[in-house]
Amino acid sequence: MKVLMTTMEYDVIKVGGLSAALTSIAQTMKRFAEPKVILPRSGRAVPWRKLGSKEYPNVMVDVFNHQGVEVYTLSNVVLDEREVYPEPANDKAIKKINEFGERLIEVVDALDFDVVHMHDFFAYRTMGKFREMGKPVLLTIHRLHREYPNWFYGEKIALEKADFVTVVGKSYYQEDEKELFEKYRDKTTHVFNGIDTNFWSVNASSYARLPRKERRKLVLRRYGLTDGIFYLYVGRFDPVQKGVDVLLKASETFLAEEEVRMIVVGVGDKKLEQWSKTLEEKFPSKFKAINKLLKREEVRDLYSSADFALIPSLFEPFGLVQLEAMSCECVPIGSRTGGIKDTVISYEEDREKATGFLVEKGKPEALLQAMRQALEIYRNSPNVVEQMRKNGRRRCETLFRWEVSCQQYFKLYQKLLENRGHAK
Ligand code: NHF
Repeated sequence: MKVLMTTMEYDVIKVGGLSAALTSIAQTMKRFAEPKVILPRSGRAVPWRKLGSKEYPNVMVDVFNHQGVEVYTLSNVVLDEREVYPEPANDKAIKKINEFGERLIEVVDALDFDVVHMHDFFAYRTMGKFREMGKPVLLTIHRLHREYPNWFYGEKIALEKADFVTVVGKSYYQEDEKELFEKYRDKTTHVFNGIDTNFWSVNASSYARLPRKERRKLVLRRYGLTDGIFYLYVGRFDPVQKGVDVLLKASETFLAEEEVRMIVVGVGDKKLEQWSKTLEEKFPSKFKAINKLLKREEVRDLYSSADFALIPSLFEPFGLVQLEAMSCECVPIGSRTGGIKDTVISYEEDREKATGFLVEKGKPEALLQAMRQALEIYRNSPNVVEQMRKNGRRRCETLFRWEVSCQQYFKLYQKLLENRGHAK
């Protein structure tokens, strides 16, 4: 079975979690079907093996082989805009997204596929064409963008026209977006994201053989900090989603009262970047702001040495970071929302099985309390923290596997193809 996956991010064409999810889904899907990925080139140099290219009147298509997955990139002036989602999103990014959908119409006839797996709404303009071609469409929602009305407009069209819909988290569609998904109840389910526990592993990190505390010393030194109990944030500085303002507000108080270490890694909103730099100037021996994307290996070293991962999202369809942290035995302190709630067992809920701490979203005071509580437990009952690290790792290994997600997707493709047979 050949599956055409449409997306804006894949591997090095990357902004955040969508690229990580797509790369893992496509690579894992090879065990069940023949995945093909198609996306705008976004002016990027790509390290994949080139198979060929074809020129169309309005677009250039390059074909690559990336570790056994066929990847098609579309290029023209609009699609080669280097920012994956050019600012302003409501104007420039939507133009790029719409151009992608229209150019897809131009090129899909020449592609060989049975079913479409649309990741987010980006190919919504091609859905009529897919229908004409008799190709069923599975839409996976990784995140809705209510903050940009013309993206949300496209998302509603995509939800309406898709043959079946999956959401990457359960609470996100059953609670946070309940009203919207009510309408599509009969054709919606959730398929959780997974985590590559071989990659996201302390054993694969630098200084893997050293005890965690020794590793922490060396990793903190890389970033110009001396050793201390280590809190970490890694994520986009997305002002409506990630709660970075909540984090910085809580940290301001926390850093003033405690001798801890904190590293914040992220790019995005310029005001938030500035605020994080101000905090670094105020607490140079305790706090470091890294306003650039780090390599996955560097992030793994951070999670493999940090004690606590901070995930203060205001909403989170799934949120891979809490699993990356848990998989590297770092304890998450996150908002009780969406995918964070779906994946983390909180200390309050079950002390034996706990993998982290959950707090009310959007409240700096609540986050601060949890940061203090975690510190107190670390100092007074290190065994409890040790148990949480182990619980988190085990939960990743047993429950959140990409093979499980891909098997579920594969079954849905089969069902869609069967139903199409009946409709004929
Ligand atoms: O994990 C990949 C990611 C999700 O919650 C995340 C998000 C975007 O906002 O599925 O997509």
